[in-house]
Amino acid sequence: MTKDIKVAIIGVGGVGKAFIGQLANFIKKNSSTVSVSAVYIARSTAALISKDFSPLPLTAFASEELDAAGTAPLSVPDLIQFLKESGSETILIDNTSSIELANTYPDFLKAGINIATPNKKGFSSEEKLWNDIFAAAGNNGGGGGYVFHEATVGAGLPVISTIKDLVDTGDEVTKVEGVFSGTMSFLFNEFAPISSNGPVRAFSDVVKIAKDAGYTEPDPRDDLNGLDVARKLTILARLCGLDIDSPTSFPVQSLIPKPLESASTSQEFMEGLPNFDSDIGLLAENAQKEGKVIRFVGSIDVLSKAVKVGLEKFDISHPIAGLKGSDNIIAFYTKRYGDRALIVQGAGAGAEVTAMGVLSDVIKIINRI
Ligand code: NHO
Repeated sequence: MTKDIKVAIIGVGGVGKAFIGQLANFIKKNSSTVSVSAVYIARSTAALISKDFSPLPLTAFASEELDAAGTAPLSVPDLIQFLKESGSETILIDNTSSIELANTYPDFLKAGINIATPNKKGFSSEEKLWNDIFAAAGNNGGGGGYVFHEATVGAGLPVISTIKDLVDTGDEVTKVEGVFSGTMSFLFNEFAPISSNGPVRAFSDVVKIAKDAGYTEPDPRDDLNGLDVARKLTILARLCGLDIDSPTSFPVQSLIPKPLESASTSQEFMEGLPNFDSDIGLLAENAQKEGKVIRFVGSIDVLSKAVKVGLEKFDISHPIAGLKGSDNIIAFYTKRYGDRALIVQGAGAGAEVTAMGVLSDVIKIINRI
């Protein structure tokens, strides 16, 4: 008998659109063993709802198309009720960055609805939410739905599954360190490549190049403040068993010059940034005199319970120094692996690779239900 699974997809932005494309392909390839239908597709202002639970077409809706074809999105209690009425196993795919939606994960899980998501908010905000999610989830043998969030760190790279496998098999993770932001990786690989004698261009120019190419958030301050990396480290530190109150409860270096923190628009920020090029330029030149480069990294020292995010100097022969493009690199130091870390490296940002992480979580759920 083929499994019958209904999915609700919330968020049809960059990752959501890529996810819908990949899900359509998965459904086509696996139709003999599993029947997966999207019965709810929503963005902030509109939703398509299949009231008779027949499959909605999986085309990558442009926002205007969805707005034109859809109705108002369901409230969370109504969506839970709707999915329960389907009589099938159900999966919520949260492709938004909404904290309000993440706050309701425990309700979905308690209702037996499974969740796959790249949204970092549920796992990196107040510790109570993390505890509530995993108390409600079926992951650890509880009665609720399963929740998987591989794409919250390193996009499709196997980061969360690796750390879980290490811990579950009895290894002891002593330290995790690396480059966790695709945007920060790109900025520093371009600003101070190992092949050059110091910075090759002004830092503000590199930020502008990255912004124009769509590598940064619409307001680059959302990358430069270090919070995205702090959220990822919060998730990994919690998986290592550390109690982390919130992503602001440990040292996080912001690369936003103090006077520009209050810039009222992204444009005003970009216009002011060249005035501070000499500060970061000096750091890079000083590192270069020692045969090193600066990179924006995060680390978790599990034994001393120290988590930090910020700029550090690396010898040019270090794997972190030699990264390319917007790649991530994450090194796991454990008792079993000894001094030679287990390393995961590759593209850590972008819609397709992030969507792949989400779909792989959906497949994990399908295999368990
Ligand atoms: P968009 O393009 O802004 O799309 C968000 C969609 O959600 C929109 O359709 C919006 O209407 C809808 N939405 C928002 N709130 C809603 C609500 N309450 N109800 C219904 N709909 C709502 O965002 P993306 O890029 O598609 O991202 C989606 C999620 O994936 C976010 O949580 C994001 O943080 C996460 N994510 C994205 C990436 C990426 O590369 N784009 C990555 C990881 C997770 O690995 C990536 C990464 O870390 C990138 C990072 N910036 C880096 O390393 O440099």
